[in-house]
Amino acid sequence: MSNMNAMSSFDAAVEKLRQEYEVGFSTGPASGKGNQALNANLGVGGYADLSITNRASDWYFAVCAVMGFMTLVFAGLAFTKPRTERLFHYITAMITLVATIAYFSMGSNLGQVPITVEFDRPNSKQVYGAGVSGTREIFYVRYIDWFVTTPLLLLDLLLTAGVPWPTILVTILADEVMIVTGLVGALTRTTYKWGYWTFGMFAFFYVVYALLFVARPHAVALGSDVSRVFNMCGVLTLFIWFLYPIAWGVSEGGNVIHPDSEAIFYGILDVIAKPVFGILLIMGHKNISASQLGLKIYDPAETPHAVHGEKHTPGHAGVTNGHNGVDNGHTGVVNGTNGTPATTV
Ligand code: RET
Repeated sequence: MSNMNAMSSFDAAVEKLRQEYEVGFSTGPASGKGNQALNANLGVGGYADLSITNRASDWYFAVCAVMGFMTLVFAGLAFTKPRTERLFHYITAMITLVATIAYFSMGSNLGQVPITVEFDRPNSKQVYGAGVSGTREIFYVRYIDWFVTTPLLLLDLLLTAGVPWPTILVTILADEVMIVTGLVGALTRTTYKWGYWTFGMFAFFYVVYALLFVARPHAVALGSDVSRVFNMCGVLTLFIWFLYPIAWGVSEGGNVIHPDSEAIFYGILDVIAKPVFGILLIMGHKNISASQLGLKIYDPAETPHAVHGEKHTPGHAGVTNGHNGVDNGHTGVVNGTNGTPATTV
């Protein structure tokens, strides 16, 4: 290392890390071939004793590509609808867009921080390497993703069910408590991390309650098309969301599985919770109009002469969306009849 003196202290520190951790990479760090993200970002932030290998980096990038592709699909489908009917497309595309960026970060080994583990598990084949008082790589970027996207997923479901906005608000607030406690617990070394996990579980149970006992009856009241899509997406959500605290328990919490296995676990859950959920939701919404859900979305460019009670057809002088004869021009009328559902004409 004759040119060591010419190196900045940053470069020298990175070189030292590279030599120290070379053994952790599945392809040689200096090979110059294949996925070089771990190499490139070695030294950006701390480096944990137990961190992802190239295989997990490849997997994270693969999930990133799936999320990116689905963002284009959802956004593209939005353009096949009038503006007043794009709400669910936009929300769903935003969910996968945020996930695309989070997965790009994780594939690049960024948005992470080393945290000393509570349980070293020196006898474990999976996490051997952390050693005594070793550190584990914690991807805090995961929680930033969830903080943005889980409220949007709930919005997709709760707007579909037509629940009143205060219920939407409190459910989303509980969801945010769940995510933030999960993050703080993941960043905590001591057994207090399980205190945060427990708070998160309580918040989660509120979300489950709201979906099962508030949103579901509302969806049923809106008819079979709505209850079908709500039940399908709701069941998928409940089932998949229950697996997240388990994944947390064996990864950030208990340090039972390797960060590579954590990548696979969360990755599969995220693909089901976001793109698969999104496909089912958007397909299910095909024959459901915003007005049917009580969403009064007014587009003056599309409904210039909306007249009460008139049944509009698509293409009729560029007027309305032709749903059940109800359009956004009737906002005042609905209000005037003390919240009579928008489906009454
Ligand atoms: C944590 C730990 C604290 C207790 C609970 C959790 C639940 C997290 C969930 C996350 C869902 C994420 C989704 C992401 C989509 O891509 C924070 C792990 C209950 C349910 C759906």
